[in-house]
Amino acid sequence: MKYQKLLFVIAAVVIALCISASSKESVTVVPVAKDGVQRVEIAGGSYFFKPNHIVVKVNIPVELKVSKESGLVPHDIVVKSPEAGIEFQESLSSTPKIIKFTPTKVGKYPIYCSKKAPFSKSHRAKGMEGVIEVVR
Ligand SMILES: [Cu+2]
Repeated sequence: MKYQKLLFVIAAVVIALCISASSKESVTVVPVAKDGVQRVEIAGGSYFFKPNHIVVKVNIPVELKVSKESGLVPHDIVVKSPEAGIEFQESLSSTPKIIKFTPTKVGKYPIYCSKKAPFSKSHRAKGMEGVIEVVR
């Protein structure tokens, strides 16, 4: 009986760990500054973007400050959604870069790193992806 209870507790802990690991989403709702620009920072590293889900308003300019967390592995940040006015590809370094765009269409657009080491999965497949969500 005791043994069964212990098994149940272990199963519950394992399930909780799995759920927390699979939902590593960090949502940032970007505020509009007084000058009418939505500013947000995104850091990339092995193998993540932080935050990995940003929410911005349509038809208001965005300034994305991107940088790389420490490490020797090269990373970049790519969005290819010209239909929404969001299209860029920048390599990441410890010195921040500013990317400017104005989203023109409501929707969810993928952010990812295009790097891939030989004989290895792409960084995107390893978790270097995120979402720009454009709302009204
Ligand atoms: Cu990468």
